Amino acid sequence: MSTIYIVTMTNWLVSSVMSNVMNCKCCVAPAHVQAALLHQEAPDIPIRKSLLVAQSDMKVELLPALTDNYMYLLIDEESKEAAIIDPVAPVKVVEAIRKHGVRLTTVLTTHHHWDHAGGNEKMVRLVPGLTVYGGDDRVDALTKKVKHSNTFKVGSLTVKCLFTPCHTTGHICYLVTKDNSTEPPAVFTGDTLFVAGCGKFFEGTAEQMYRALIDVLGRLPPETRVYCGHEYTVNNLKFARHVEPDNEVIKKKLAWAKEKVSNGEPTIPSTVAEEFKFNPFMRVKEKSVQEHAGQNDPVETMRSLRKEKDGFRVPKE
Ligand SMILES: N[C@@H](CCC(=O)N[C@@H](CS)C(=O)NCC(=O)O)C(=O)O
Ligand SMILES: *[C@@H]1O[C@H](CO)[C@@H](O)[C@H](O)[C@H]1NC(C)=O
Ligand SMILES: [Zn+2]
Repeated sequence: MSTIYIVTMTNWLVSSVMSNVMNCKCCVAPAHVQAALLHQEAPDIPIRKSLLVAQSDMKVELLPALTDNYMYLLIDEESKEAAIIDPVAPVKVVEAIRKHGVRLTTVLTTHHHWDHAGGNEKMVRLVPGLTVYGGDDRVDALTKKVKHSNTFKVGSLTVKCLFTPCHTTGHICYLVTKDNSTEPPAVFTGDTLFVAGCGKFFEGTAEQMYRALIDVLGRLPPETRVYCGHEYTVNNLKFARHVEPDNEVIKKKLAWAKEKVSNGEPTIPSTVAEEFKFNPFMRVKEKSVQEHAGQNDPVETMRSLRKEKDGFRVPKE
């Protein structure tokens, strides 16, 4: 582990304490991290393993980056064309495309925060000619600004943009399907939907997160695989357990997630159907969740849960 990394982490801790009021270490990278991103990538925590989810229509390789981010390499099996979601560590992306022997044409950016879009400039320098999609003018190296329901192709795969503002005003989730396939679609949810949680409402409201989670993502086919921006599953499930102490699905998933993470393995993907069983922010219509929040309206429940989680002290066990 390099010295730069240790220095970076120490300063990061100091700056996160000092910027506690804003409570946002993903909005703006500390200056030294920005400098490091320009010249060399912050090394990853070595024990985090990648994972390949292989279907006959598409492959998704999970590429861990920074301390708890994920990049995703999406491969169209028919054409061997590929897209990369949130390439914050571009050198690692180049290694992955070489390993798979695929042609990278596309960058899908979920939102403009540095831990998601901060590698875009370097990515387009390393692989010239990329189309960079995003829903926000603040996305680095953006070439195609998209809106809700815009669709385009990556090889034979169809990518549909789902506008989910709240964490940021320009947040986009990407739904990937293949015509006539019997295999599940994939959705890349960035910092809108996490496994068992959701993103902080930095630039939006509970109404917007309700729309994003329930009306947009919640209406996707239940078997849709969910690929999110961070490995937050264990902490999220501890909050979920606090909200619903009697929910057995949460307890089981938490035990499973702890085991995975202790082996350096991802807890991703989940599915839309699973999220409705253990994610409190997807369960705002459930009586048990509303009772915990002391609310009887799903949007007010959403607002109350997010506020509570912002101040939640995660228990050790
Ligand atoms: N609680 C986060 C702190 C980092 C953070 O604020 N992350 C942003 C995304 S970059 C977020 O939306 N987190 C959702 C949450 O904490 O519930 C953690 O578990 O490390
Ligand atoms: C999908 O199936 C429909 C009905 O069988 C057919 O008309 C269409 O051409 C197929 N699309 C592709 C891309 O194979
Ligand atoms: Zn993030």
